[in-house]
Amino acid sequence: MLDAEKGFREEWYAQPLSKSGPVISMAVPSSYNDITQDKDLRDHIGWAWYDRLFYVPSRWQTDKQRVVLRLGSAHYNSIIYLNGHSLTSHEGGHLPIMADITTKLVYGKENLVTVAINNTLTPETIPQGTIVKHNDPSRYPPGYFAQSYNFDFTNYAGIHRPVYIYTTPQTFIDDILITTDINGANGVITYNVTHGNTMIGPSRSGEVGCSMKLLDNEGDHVTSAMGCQGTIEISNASLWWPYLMSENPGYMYTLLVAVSDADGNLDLYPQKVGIRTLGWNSTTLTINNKPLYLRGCGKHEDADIRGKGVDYALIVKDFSLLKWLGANSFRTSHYPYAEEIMDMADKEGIMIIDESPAVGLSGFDEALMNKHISVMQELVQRDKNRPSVIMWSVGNEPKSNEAAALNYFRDVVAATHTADPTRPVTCVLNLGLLDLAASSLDVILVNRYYSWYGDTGHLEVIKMQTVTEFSEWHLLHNKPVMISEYGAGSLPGYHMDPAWTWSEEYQAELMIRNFEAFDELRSKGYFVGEMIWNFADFSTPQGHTRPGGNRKGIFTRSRQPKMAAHVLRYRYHNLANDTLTNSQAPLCFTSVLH
Ligand code: GCB
Repeated sequence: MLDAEKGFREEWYAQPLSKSGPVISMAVPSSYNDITQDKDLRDHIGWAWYDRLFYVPSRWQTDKQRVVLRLGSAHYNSIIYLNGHSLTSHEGGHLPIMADITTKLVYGKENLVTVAINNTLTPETIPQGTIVKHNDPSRYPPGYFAQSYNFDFTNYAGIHRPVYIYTTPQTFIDDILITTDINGANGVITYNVTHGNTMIGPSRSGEVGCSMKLLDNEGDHVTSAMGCQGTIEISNASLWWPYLMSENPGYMYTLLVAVSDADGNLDLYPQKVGIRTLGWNSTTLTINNKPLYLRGCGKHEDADIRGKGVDYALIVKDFSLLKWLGANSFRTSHYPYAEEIMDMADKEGIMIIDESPAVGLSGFDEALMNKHISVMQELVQRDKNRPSVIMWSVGNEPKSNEAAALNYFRDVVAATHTADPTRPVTCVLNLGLLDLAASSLDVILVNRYYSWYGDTGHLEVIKMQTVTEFSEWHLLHNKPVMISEYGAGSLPGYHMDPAWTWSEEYQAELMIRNFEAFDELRSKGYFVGEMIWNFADFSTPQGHTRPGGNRKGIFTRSRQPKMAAHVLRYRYHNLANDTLTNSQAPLCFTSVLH
């Protein structure tokens, strides 16, 4: 039987793990599941241990630098030790973990960082899961258990995002809040810089000063300002526009923020700023006062071998494919994505519905609500300055017909609005018109699989059923509505005409029937977007309804187009009034990511 607590009891973190038992090499960032040939590692549930020896320069100490350890994410629950001492812990698999390690380091000598992570999901975690214990000794070995969860993607685990150690001066920039507005042809940037002090040296925080320099996207000086809070107005500003809404999408200024202490030591941070406004009412979403129609897809962080580990080449490939499609948006279904992905979205002008990890939630008690609110606050804290983020999604397909859901979602949505009053808040629904979360939302997003999970094979009913249902959603709530998932599975290379389930033809025809419904709904004036499920095939647990994973991708898992991708490309470019070209881009590269 697995002894889950052994590592803690035996204090594995007190020395390199290799001294406590056998270790294997592991890639960071990556999920650990698909890296080796070991089935037990692939299917592991419980604690996994990582460690790493590293040096930091002694000059960091003499220069009195503050040193910070930052993990982009680790899934799900992590405990971090430095040099044998507990440093910090974090619950939740998709948001950063940071700790000040200045006084815990040994300078010029070897340091040891140890991370214990546990992927177990329970009714108290977000997302939730259940550990099913099998107690029948005639059918299962002693202590046998399995993890189940209420979503279909693989619960990949590991240190999924880059780990950095960085330094700042003792007086440092703690946070920057940017909001933007438009005043005629002028752009307005409001900033609020907060600073901290390590207290290592003499604290003279009263004498801290802030100054700002605004640079355009070529690095040329636009204007300067003094003070930790303020407003900058730029005449004839270049606005942040989505892809295919402007010749120059994703335009960003750089606000060079400087905080200086009494001795003139500077902490500098180049904060990207995209100037844009968002608006929403009972029928419409707007960006820079122009109506928006979202053409996009649901995605996953998912790839062969690395699972949910950040992969720079894959990120660039996916954005290239999104632009090839003519998409202007995607949803970070069903958890916050890596900051490297969000950076690309800002830069390329791809709009994001930024979703929390609350997928398939049920049992809406107060403890869960408080945790959910904290997750939303952490998410807003991380992504608040991103022009690409146009909406927060508090979750996907909750069991929100349970009575407690009404107040639960009212409070989670209200807390999200308090954390960020500048963006609309949604939750992705699937239960039908009796859903109790709907009344709290600014925009209603619904997932619908007509002629796939119901009326399978009857493509002819899609238009009628979709138009009927989405008209009712608007009628009932008087809010903008959009379809956040629709689609069918297809096995690439499997063809059947007339269309038959799992063929490329079935997937393509199902989409075309949906388009007819979307066009009719669009003409009614309150239908604000369509997102296909899914961008690419992705990994799921083994099961008889998922042949080698979820195959609803319009691209294969290795990012090759199915027939569906070509169909969608034709539609999205048409919707954007764009001419389809296959023109060769000039061979000039800018290195994005790190
Ligand atoms: C859904 C879920 C998504 C699934 C999809 C499906 O409604 O939101 O996570 O992958 O259906 O393919 O069943």
